[in-house]
Amino acid sequence: MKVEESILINGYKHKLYESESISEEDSIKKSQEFFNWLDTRRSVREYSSQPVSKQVIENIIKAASTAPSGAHKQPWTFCAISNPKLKTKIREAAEIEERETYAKRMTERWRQDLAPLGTDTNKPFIEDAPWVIVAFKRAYEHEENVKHNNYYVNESVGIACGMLITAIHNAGLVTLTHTPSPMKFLTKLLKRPSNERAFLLLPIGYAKQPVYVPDLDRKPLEDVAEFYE
Ligand code: IYR
Repeated sequence: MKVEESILINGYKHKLYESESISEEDSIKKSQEFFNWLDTRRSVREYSSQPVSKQVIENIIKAASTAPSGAHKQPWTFCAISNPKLKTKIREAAEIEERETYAKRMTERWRQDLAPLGTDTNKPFIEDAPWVIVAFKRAYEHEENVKHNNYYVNESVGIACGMLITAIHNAGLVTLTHTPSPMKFLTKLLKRPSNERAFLLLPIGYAKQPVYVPDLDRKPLEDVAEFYE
C-alpha cells in the first residue's frame, strides 16, 4: 500500500508522522537511563553569577513550547529577564509578598512543612541567577476585539513548565519553582497585557559551588503508582 505524505481528515490536512521505532530492549534501557538522569535534578536555591548565553534560554523556551496544550492554543508566554535593575525590582516586590505570606497567609502546619527545605522570605536567587523566567498563562486571546477563552490553561502551562524544567536540567543548569503569591506585581513590572496571569517564576543559572540541597528522598514507585493489569 502506498503511504501518502498527507491526507485530509474531515477536510483538515493531516501529515504523515513517523514516530521513532525502537526495540523493547532499547526502550527499557533508554527509559531507565532517562530516569537515572532526571533523578539527578534538584531544586537549587543558590546561584553563581556565571552568565548563561541567551541562546540557551531561547532553546529551553522552544523546548517548553513543544508541550501539548488544550486545542493546541499554546496558552503561555515565557518572559526571560536578565536586566539587573528589573531583577532587583522583581526581588523587592516578591519579598514584600513573601513577608506577608510567611507572616499571615501560611498555616503553622505549612511553615513546619517548609522548615526542612530552608525556604524563607529572602529571595536572593532572583538577583543572583543570570536569568529569571516568569511563565505567564494566557487566559484568553483577543481576535478582532473578541475575547476567546483558552482551554485547560493550568494543565497546559503546568506541562510546559515541567518540560522547561527538564530542558534546564538537560542544559546543565539549575532552577527552582518560586511561587510568590499573589503574583499580580509581575504583570505590572513586566507590563503584560490583561489576558496574561503569572503562573511560575524560575531563576536559571549555574549552581553556586559548593552548594547543598535538602537531604530528601523521592517516594518509591509503589507509593506513586497503581497498576491495573
Ligand atoms: N511561595 C513561597 C513559599 C513556598 C511554598 C512552598 I508549597 C514551597 O514548596 C516552597 C516555598 C516560595 O516560593 O518561596
